[in-house]
Amino acid sequence: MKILVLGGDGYLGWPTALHLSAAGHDVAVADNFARRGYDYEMGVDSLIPIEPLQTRVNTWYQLTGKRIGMYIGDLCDADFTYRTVGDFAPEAIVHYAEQRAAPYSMVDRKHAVYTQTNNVVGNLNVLYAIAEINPDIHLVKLGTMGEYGTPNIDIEEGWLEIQHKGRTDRVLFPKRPGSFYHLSKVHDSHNIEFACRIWGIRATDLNQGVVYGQQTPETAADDRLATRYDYDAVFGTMLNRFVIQSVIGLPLTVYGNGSQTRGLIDIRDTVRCIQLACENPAARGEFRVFNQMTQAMSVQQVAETIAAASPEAVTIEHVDNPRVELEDHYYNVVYTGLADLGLEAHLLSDTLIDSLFEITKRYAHRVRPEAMLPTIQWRKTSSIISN
Ligand code: NAD
Ligand code: USQ
Repeated sequence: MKILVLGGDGYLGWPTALHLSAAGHDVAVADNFARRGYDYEMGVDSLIPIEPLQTRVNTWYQLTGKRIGMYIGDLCDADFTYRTVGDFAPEAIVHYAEQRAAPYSMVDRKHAVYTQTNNVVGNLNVLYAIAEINPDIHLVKLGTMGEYGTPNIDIEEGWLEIQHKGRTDRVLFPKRPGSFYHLSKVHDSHNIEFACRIWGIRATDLNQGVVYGQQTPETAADDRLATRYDYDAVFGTMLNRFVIQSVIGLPLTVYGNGSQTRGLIDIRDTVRCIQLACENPAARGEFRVFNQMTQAMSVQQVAETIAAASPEAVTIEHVDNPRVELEDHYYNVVYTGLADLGLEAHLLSDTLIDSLFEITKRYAHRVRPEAMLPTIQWRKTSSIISN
């Protein structure tokens, strides 16, 4: 298949492009390098050095003889989006290209407006490009488990059958997200569902949990193919941060009492889920939703798992929660759709954690420890972005 990966220079987009290319698909990536720019803004860098996109693509070609096309530009520029979709003529578009950090979206008004404009407008341009250029293109869009929040009922896969005053209906599952970033994904989901209804396009919305890990078989083939690995308090996600904190001898920063529970997924399963979604497209007019996670753990459980696996003595510190989120809540999620398509999950294991310790040790000298402390407070309308 011809597959266009939007956000193909990012943490997940790059390994996905390699995985799809290795599986025999004809792949191109699009990116505006916004993610590399946020690092300059915060004065941090991926723990593991990453090569420019051009070097990555050339290295892949040298190693495999497979070419990955490149489109450099901003999805909010509709001309760029239309040109890219028209020129590459994909059968599927994997859309990762959004500002994805909840804390970044909560810095202040400017960052909230940027996040929602970038994400919602970029996604709308993609929807229009599909509808006008080729409505048969399958959109595989990355949403997030955080769209649902933590309701006191089971979380279904996107849709909910309801009974109300003697009548029944099937409605989009009610959403109660916890940041302006997560809200941008809710807005996207609604826009996509509407586009499926009015134009008959096909879409899969993947509500993904927190991703952990840094390597896939393809990125591990050469240092120049490495994907990014973030440790800072803005873009670093919990499990990856806990591994890095344990290696450099800092306490693991559990926010609040740590009982808040999240869906998790190994990066190797992320790329496989995308492949499965692309190779098994939604029907024309269908808004299909999968919950893309493979296990649920509380933050405290994740911290204890990392601490137990660490060869060094590790302490867990309960930091005042900078976010507004429920603790001690109900959490039971349905996530059978991708397993039904053939996903065989990698659950969090000592082997994975050991390999993360190894990679982290190699680059531990690159950490700026003060950037690990959270500065962005949900309860305030303005915070500093980094120490
Ligand atoms: P990332 O920031 O590393 O990658 C996103 C890429 O998109 C970056 O390379 C960025 O430069 C690019 N981009 C952003 N806005 C763009 C625009 N307007 N035009 C062109 N390119 C643009 O993020 P990631 O961790 O790889 O996440 C990818 C997607 O998966 C995001 O949509 C995110 O919301 C979703 N997701 C991520 C996780 C996770 O744990 N990392 C979990 C669930 C969902
Ligand atoms: N947390 C800590 N300590 C830390 C960092 C985080 O306790 O040092 C807690 C947070 O308070 C939160 C949980 O860990 O309760 C998850 O936070 P996170 O920063 O690991 O992840 P999150 O902000 O939810 O966002 C990440 C990705 C985002 C994706 C989301 C999936 O950055 O792109 O959408 O995971 S989900 O959480 O399912 O919505």
